[in-house]
Amino acid sequence: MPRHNADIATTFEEIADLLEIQGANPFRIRAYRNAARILGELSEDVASLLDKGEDLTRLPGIGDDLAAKIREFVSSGHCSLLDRLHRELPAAITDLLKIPGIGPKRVKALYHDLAVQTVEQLYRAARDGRIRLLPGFGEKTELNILRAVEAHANQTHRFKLAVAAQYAEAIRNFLEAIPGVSEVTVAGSYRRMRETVGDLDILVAAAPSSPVMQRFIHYDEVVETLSAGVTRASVVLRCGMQVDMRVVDTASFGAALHYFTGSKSHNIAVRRIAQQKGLKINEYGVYKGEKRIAGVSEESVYAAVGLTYIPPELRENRGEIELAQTGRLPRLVEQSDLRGDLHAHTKATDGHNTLREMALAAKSEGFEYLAITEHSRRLTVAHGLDPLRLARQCTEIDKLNATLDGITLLKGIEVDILEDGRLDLPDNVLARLDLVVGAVHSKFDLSRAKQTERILRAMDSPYFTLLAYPTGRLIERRAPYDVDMSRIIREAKNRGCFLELNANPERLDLLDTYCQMAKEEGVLISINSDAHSTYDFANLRFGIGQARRGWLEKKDVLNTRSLEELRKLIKPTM
Ligand code: DGT
Ligand code: CA
Ligand code: CA
Repeated sequence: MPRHNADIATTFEEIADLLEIQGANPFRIRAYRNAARILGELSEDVASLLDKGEDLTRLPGIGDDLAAKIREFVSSGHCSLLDRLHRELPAAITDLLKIPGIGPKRVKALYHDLAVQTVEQLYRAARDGRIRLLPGFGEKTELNILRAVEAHANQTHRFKLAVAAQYAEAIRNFLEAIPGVSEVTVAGSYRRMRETVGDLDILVAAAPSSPVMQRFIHYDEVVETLSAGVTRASVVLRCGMQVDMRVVDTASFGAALHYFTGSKSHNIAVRRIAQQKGLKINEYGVYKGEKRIAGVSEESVYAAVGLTYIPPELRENRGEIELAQTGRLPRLVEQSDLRGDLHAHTKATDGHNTLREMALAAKSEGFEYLAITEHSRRLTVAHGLDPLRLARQCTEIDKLNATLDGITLLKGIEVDILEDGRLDLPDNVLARLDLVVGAVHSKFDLSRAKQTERILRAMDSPYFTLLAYPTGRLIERRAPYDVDMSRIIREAKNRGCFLELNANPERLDLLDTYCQMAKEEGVLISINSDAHSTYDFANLRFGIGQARRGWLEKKDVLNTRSLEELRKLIKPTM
């Protein structure tokens, strides 16, 4: 049975939750949470690392104990610690933590005093007025709980793109190996590279005799079959993800692919254009009367209705159809256009690899340059650099550059933007660097006006090069901070600054619509890995997906420039 990083991450999260409810040692709890986050962001499959006999303690945040737990889980599908915790506490109890306002301490009290184990029981206890009687709860808390449970019930769970990728790629490999299958494409929002995915929509071209349908519903990870017919089936995977599969014949594959890639509003707009031309379009093809005139490929479908091919990332009905009518679509940036990366960390702060290891990994990505941008002193949890340590790192980079061939390390810093907009290091220190990446790490809750001013003040510095993850959101976990992004984009233009599109799958920040806005204003975007280990460059593909959704072309992206051109662009603006 395949074991995905996301499965292990979920297991570790659950262990951390249960330990926290039990009141275990905070360091122990944090170790599990860190490991879960790291595995969640890691694009290298740990199960295949184990297959290759690699030592997992080489991964960031993974010590001997956690490595042993991963090995146990990958080989047996179980974790004996989690099994033990489940004997000590009811399994559904961690669901309670998903209700905003309910932390481990409250779960413990609710469980011990009211025997509440499930969200359903929580709701009933609140409705019946039993919660207000508990010490430390009160009537107001009870009402908040009631509202939060109601809101929670209406929320649908979506999966981050990088997590969906782990399941989608495994299932695609599985389907491709089945006899009679000639083509497998994961369509839907996944193919459009949306930052989160609701369910997977898989399209298979197969011979009528192929056993693909039977095999699909018996895929190892399937825990429930919602429906199964001759050409379509829907299942639910162990992780809770729904997967819809359609089997079509080759003559209709392009039409079906177009239909199931969506978006729905793109499809509706294309259908309207077809109708204006007296054509009918559906998931089987494009028809003139009874005659099918297109359908084998998506290109043929678009051509039949008078449009040039529209890449999936653009299919959101945001103006792409009008441009495709006149052949004026953007030529979207591709991963191979990237010449370097302008945001990375090493062991000196919270990264996991040495300067040399990071440089060589960047070189093997085909990069010409990599900027080392450690945290600054204010960020003590990450052992941020003070001027002395930064100076030492700069000397080390100079020495290393003299020995490296084909890759140049740039000297940078990810400097904290303080609450009043000052930068966390003095000008004479910043002046020594090749570039300065500014980042907001505190005070996310300032008013819109204050937050905007704060960032603009920071960009006033002649040394400020690039604003890291401009909205600060964490997908499905933390909302963006309140900031006037259109003003920041305009002012970045005036100050000669750039914006980052951070490719960390938890962030994918700048958001796609803001990328579009930046492009219109002529502000270049840097697509950065924010690598904390040599594995993290693999996340750039998600950043590229987001950039393409934001209509960015090669010319709109700062790090598609050669080192020589880049140096001119990032020189301080005095
Ligand atoms: P998701 O799963 O919420 O992340 O988003 P999608 O876009 O994958 O949506 P999904 O799974 O409901 O449907 C997959 C595709 O099927 C969708 O992108 C377009 C197509 N589709 C679904 N329902 C309709 C419909 O009522 N009309 C049209 N024209 N297309 C539809
Ligand atoms: Ca879908
Ligand atoms: Ca679907």
